[in-house]
Amino acid sequence: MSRISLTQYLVEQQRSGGHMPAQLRLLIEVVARACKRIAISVNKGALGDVLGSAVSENVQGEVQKKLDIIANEVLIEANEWGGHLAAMASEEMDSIHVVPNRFPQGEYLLLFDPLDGSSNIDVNVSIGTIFSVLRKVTNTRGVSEEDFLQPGKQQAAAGYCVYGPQTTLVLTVGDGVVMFTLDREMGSWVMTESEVKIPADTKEFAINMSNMRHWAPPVRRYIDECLAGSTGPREKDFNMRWVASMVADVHRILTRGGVFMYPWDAREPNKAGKLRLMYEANPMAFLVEQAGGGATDGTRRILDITPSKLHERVAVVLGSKNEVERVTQYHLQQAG
Ligand code: P6P
Repeated sequence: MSRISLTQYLVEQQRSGGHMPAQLRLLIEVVARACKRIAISVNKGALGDVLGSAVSENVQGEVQKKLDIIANEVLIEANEWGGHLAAMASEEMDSIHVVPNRFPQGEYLLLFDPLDGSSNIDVNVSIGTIFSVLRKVTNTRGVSEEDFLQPGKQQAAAGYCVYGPQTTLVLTVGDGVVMFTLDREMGSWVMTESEVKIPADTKEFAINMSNMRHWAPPVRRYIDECLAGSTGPREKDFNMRWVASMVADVHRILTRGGVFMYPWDAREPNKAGKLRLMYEANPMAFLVEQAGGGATDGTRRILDITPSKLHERVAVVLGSKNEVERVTQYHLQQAG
């Protein structure tokens, strides 16, 4: 395969006239450059005084890691001046960040989890940046949180960068899923996958098994059947993976299939789930669907959910289409 650059891919998308207005192309190039900058800090580890926790907490009440704050600041500073954005929202900020008046405002809204998988930072396990792009659809002057509260099917683009053995940028603009690996010698993103497809079936599930006693019956039924393997109703053995970095687990699923689950559980029954709808579940659901997979909250298609607040949480079942459909059917059967 001739290895084209991210810029060439974006120019070709722009030429094809379908999915790449100039402001969106600039947005993606700026985010990709910010991810290179974040990768430099991540890769420094203990040599860069970037490990460990900051003294602050985020809107989720979670202690922030130093790298969470660094990554957030890199994305804010990189995206403020370009004229492509009206505002940004981040897991690490309570409210939206409106582009300052000293810069031109654009038509896009950028949401991100600047560094997902923070619990893995200090133990050198893959982490990542997740981003979602919406259009500012209201023509009112100014921008507010309400402008962000759109269902995930409205996304103009979505992607993530995984900081692992390779630094890989995975992107969709609604025309399939492509992957770019960072060529560190050139400092450029080089296409390494041009048509990512998730197999419809799998023998691999990803879930935090330590929460088993707290799951709802449909999840318990599905996992019990996987564990029963060839001796049970599935008549095949399953493998389990859990990296505790959604980016790493989703990357594996985009690469070889599988099903990822972070379901509702009884530990905090008033919370729909642990993961955030707007800047974790939505971008990952867009990518997974564009690669032929499925993504639901157990009963609803994630991309159809209209958020009621910026940091809304959601249960997540995503990956190989036939497995997601099976888990969803178990939930719908239970719902009666
Ligand atoms: P647990 C990371 O903190 C994260 O938000 C996702 O990236 C990951 O899938 C999940 O939480 C891990 O949660 O409860 O297994 O630590």
